[in-house]
Amino acid sequence: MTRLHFASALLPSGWANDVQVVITAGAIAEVTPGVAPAAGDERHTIALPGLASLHSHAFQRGMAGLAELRGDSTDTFWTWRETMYRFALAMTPDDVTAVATQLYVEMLEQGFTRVGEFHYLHHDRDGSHYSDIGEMAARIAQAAEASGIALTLLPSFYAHGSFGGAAPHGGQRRFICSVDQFAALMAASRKAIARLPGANIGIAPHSLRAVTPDELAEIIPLAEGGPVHIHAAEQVREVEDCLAWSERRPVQWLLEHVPLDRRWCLIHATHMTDEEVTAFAKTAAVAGLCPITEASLGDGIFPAREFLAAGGKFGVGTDSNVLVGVADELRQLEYGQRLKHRQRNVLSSGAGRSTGRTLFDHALAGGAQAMAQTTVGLTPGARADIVTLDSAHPSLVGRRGDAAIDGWIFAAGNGAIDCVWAGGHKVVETGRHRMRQIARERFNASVLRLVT
Ligand code: NGQ
Ligand code: ZN
Repeated sequence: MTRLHFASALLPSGWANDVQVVITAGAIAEVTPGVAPAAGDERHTIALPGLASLHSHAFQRGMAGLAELRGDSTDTFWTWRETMYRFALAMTPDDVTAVATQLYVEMLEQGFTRVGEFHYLHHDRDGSHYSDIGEMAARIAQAAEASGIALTLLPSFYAHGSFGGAAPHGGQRRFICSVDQFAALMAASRKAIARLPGANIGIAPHSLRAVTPDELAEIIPLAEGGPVHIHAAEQVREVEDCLAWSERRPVQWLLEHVPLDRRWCLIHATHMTDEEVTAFAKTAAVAGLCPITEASLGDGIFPAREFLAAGGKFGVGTDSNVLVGVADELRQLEYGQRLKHRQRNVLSSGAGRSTGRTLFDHALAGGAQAMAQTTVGLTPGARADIVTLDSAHPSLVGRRGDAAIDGWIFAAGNGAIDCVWAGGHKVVETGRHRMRQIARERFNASVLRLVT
């Protein structure tokens, strides 16, 4: 049993003072506001729940910052993807373990306590299957276990190079499965996470480019009720190709052909008409926004103001993992809206309401839903995923409540996070994960080999 005491903590009911939290077996057992610290309580100042990064391709952390050099033609998402594929083709299972472990350590240090790993680097470098088809899934699970982050594994089904069942190209050979092979992969993935505390599983049909409608119908039952994530409408060319194929835009196609219930998460959904925005917002599904990656790849700006006004739900993901942080994603999301609308505090829920708090509440709830977590936050029954802020940080000094969240998101940069508990274990202390050094050494050794 662990007993923590916070001068101030964000509970589901709002901020509370003098909060004692009792943790047993990795979960929050009791939350008692308004009590003085007892002997033996570990004391901290400001506590928040950890968030989910609901969309990650872990291996891409290894190439972060290496695609910032302009190529021969105009660089776009599609030329970036060629660079990314070349990198993906070089990685061994040991590289994936090393890169994912480093990434998950960084996520925890930056306030993410769960990761939705949209995992598609399945096969060996020549495209042949590992003797255990779940080899790479097991590497992801191993990285999650080492770091302590909770894993929502989303094995991705990828079968085609473009809409209408086009053949995949060579650079995609490590991703490709038939439906039967994917069923075997799902079984192996379930095995890989079976003993991992806090882990669960869903499925990720990669995109309408990579999956035909018939395949989509065949694979969804393999989720066995778990979450379903799909990339949609990230790029204008994708929208045009989808229109050419089906006379429907990607989000429109999904609205018409799948039940967008609580299990579904549409990743990006950047390019929507006003009708799509309203119709999507009225479903129970979540938008999985990845603002830093969307900016990095030149995707476009998600219509967040209109989507929220229509009642839409979102969570955030770190996607390409080019830069990793809760504050960074939420700040980029708001700043994109400010640049677009030439206003300030665009996503705040109303007059006098903190923008940071609005963003944080959405990302907590939307992330939890997309990861199929029914209980999250500082409340009994939730996994003990807790983040404390350093109240002596220059951007946090004297701030309590929502002002502390705003200080963290908009002003603090690095160093605002003090401690992080994941599943009740204190994995980050004074901003450093307990395996920072070893994770970094292994990551550096892998990446050195891959880039030289
Ligand atoms: C991915 N990433 O699956 O890693 C994609 C690129 C694709 C983003 N969309 C590949 N950010 O969409 O075809
Ligand atoms: Zn993605």
